[in-house]
Amino acid sequence: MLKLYGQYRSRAFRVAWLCKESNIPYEHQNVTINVEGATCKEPWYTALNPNQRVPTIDDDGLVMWESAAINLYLAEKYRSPLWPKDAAGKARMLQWAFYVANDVEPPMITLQRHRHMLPPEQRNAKLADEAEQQMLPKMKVMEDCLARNKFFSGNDWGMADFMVASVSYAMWFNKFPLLEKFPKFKDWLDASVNRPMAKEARKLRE
Ligand SMILES: N[C@@H](CCC(=O)N[C@@H](CS)C(=O)NCC(=O)O)C(=O)O
Repeated sequence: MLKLYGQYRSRAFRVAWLCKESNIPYEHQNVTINVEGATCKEPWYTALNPNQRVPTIDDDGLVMWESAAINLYLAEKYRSPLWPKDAAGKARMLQWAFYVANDVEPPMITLQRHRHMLPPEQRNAKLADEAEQQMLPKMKVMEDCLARNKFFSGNDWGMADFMVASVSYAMWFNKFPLLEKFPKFKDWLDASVNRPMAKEARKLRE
């Protein structure tokens, strides 16, 4: 059976959400991060994931890491109902997966850390402000897409939507004020994280 390594309050949540959406059974093994003696630094885990981060999966002997790559792999292998039906849908899925990973997530994480997560004395307001400025044009691209199409995947909520939503969940969970500037995206994100299977996955970590 598929094994998922990583505490749910981490990007491992994204894999759990994909498994729920796609009806993929899995066994979960907690791997802690960012604490004294974190499991992710232990030799047995480093042998699975030399980058010492979570998540990692073991799918009947196929060990892999990087949450976006894992989700694209699992959705295809287990014939997720979210998987695109044609080459154009696949192109759209890959475009949005790379866009959120490369352009949206890095400033989003900086903003999350320096506005919301770090203890106040460790926060750097300048870094947070810069990250917010970097995010604005990136968010506008997504807002404009949703002005033209109901979903990132087109007419139905599909894998492109999952790839954007699973990264953007952090904006929703932390109630990023900038979401108010992008009402179509905010409504889409609210609806995404309130899908029945998203709620099931959220129960694991919220
Ligand atoms: N690009 C990687 C990032 C993985 C990552 O940074 N995971 C964080 C948790 S969300 C982690 O393991 N942090 C522990 C550390 O940096 O020591 C992915 O998407 O899987």
